[in-house]
Amino acid sequence: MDTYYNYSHVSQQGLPDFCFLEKVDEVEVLNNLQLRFQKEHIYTYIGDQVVSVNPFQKKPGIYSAETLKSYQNMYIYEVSPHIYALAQDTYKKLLLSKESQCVIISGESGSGKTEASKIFLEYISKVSTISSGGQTNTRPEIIMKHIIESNIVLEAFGNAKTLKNDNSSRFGKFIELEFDGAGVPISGKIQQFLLEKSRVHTRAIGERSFHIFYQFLTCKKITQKYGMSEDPAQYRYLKESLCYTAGPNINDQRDFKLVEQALESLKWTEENLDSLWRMLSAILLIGNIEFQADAEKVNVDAVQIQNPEVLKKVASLLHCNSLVLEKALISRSLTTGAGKRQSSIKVLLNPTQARETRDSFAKVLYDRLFSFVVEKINETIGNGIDQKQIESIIGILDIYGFEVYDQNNSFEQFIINYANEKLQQLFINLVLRQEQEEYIKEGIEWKNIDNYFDNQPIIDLIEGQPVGLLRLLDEACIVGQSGTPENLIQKFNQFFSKHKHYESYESTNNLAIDATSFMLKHYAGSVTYNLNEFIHKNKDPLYQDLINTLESSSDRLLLKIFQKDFQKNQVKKIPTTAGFQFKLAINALVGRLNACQPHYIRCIKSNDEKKAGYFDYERVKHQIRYLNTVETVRVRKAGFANKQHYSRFFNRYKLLSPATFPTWTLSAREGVMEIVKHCKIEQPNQPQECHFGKKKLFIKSAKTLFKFEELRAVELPRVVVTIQKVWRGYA
Ligand code: AOV
Ligand code: MG
Repeated sequence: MDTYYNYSHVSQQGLPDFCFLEKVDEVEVLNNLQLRFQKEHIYTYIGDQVVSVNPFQKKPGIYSAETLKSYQNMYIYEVSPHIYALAQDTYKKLLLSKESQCVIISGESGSGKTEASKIFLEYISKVSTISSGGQTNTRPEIIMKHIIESNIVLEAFGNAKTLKNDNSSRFGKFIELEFDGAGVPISGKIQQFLLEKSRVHTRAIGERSFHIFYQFLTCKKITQKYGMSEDPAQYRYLKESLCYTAGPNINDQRDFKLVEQALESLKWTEENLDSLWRMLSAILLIGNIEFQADAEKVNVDAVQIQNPEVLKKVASLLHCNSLVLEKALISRSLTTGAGKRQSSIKVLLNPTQARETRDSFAKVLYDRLFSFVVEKINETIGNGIDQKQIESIIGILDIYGFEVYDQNNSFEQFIINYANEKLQQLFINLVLRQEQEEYIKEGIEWKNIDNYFDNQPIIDLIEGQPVGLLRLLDEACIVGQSGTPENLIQKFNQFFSKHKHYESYESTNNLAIDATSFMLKHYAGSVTYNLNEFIHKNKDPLYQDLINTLESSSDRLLLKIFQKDFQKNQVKKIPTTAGFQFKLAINALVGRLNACQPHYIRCIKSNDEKKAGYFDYERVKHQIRYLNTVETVRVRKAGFANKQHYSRFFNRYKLLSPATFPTWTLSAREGVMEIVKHCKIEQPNQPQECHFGKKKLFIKSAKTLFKFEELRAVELPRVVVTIQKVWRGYA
């Protein structure tokens, strides 16, 4: 471990904190990052934030038990940069302040967010359960174990190989670790955001569907039980993207064993497990159902099922009637009229519609199954806890990273990139904007740093009212309106062709892209979206005939996951488009994060080829730019490591001066000034450490804050003895 304050040593290894740079500019920041990467240091601080560069190789020892131990009880500035240090800082702040904390992990696809979230979780899990007095299987230990196991299950069901990342998260995840007043973990909660469910039936060549499909096919016991072929090439849903393995680090057979163990530990019943594997089997076979034109119906465009034996197999796996299922796949009921005049007619589907219905069916089954898995996990990790016992939380946010493909960016990329815009805005707001605004409001001398790139205009473009891309998309999806991609793109162009971050197809002059394409200039780069499937994916139709089929099933899991859809005539108060729901969810999440003390891990992808130890200077430069890294260093370096309300600081440290303890009659602000003076914090010829704002004390460096803590640790026992004496005197 590089000793933190030994400058000559660390300068050969690269500076461990960008704030130590004398000159802060892009070249200096990049060179330092590169030097550290070459010297095998993948983590660097910006004050109390961690920048992590994905090395694409296992670094020996950096996550060993000894390394982890060396971070315990340490302050972030005493130890070399690591996610363990950030996790320790987070936990320490939770203990000290009793306030909720969160870690926001950002970076583009494949930059290392999910790995970082696991390293963070592992650390918190270890240190928060230490005080179990050497006992094992205490409740806190079991809770943390279950949360780690839940992660294994969720990765199997929600991650997949993409062209960017062999283990790409295809859903957003917010894990809440819930603590009691003593900082002991007592329960947890996992919230998931919009799974990329279309992956079940379609994806780019060279990508895979969700890991779990390939995993469970490696298990003979299961494939034999449900009469499934072990060969993924037998299933169209797996075959079409021509990719069956996920890369050198992913072993489906081994991973499936871990998933099975995790599900067992999470106490899944035999019945639920049976339903789970049966449904996965059914989903794969649904993809194999083929349609052909119905030769008997010459005057209409109708289909019949080409391979009825597959359909029968699907029906038997889903425990439902095969005739009813068949009808639901080749025809659709339409209601006409209203009130008493309402009646239902059956229309026959053409081959395209039938295929689309089939794929929707597979997709919705998987999506509901995924939600069920999350729900079950939440039942287990939140079980039996009185909500009143929960004093604070540590939230861990790991979403899908910004992504742009050469070929086809569709609705899914639009949602993923929108989510990343929101997170970037949160970062800008908290770290760059509000921080500086507060200095000024508090009357602290401050020279504004405002040349960072603010992405708020892009967010307004997407979610703006009354006109924004999402709103126009929703309008095109309103029932009764026959919104087409052509109409919608016209509307987009009409409203936004002059917007700085929007470019229409015409203006791009790019003949390679479709006429229903548009380009957004996101904070992390430009993305050309193909609008063709936006309307359908945003509508996300759930066909009533398929729901009716499932209602007749005897499978309890299936009945449970579609329970709400069986309730007929329910009045929907809000539009339930996928985009609208996502907007609500992401805004609620931002609200939750705003209520926590934030900590940040900024992940950087070292290269696009996933090559071990290779630092692609230009690629990293691009990321440094859009992450506003240089500006963050500037604000952090010129800013303050800590700020506290006078009353809070005074109450904690009043015992450091005989003038303020045991009695003090003046204001907390004056009390704090007295403590700072008494502790001889300011040194001649040194920059001023403590700055007195209107309501808060601002402390320049973390070292100073820790000095107060150390002095308090020395003083506290003496005070306790004095108090005891006083009490004895009273007795
Ligand atoms: P992501 O979460 O940021 O992408 P991951 O955390 O899945 O990225 O990382 C991608 C891959 O990079 C991992 O599977 C590892 O092989 C490697 N990797 C990441 N971090 C480390 C590390 N600290 N040490 C060694 N290898 C690492 V996405 O989920 O695609 O946005 O949607
Ligand atoms: Mg991920």
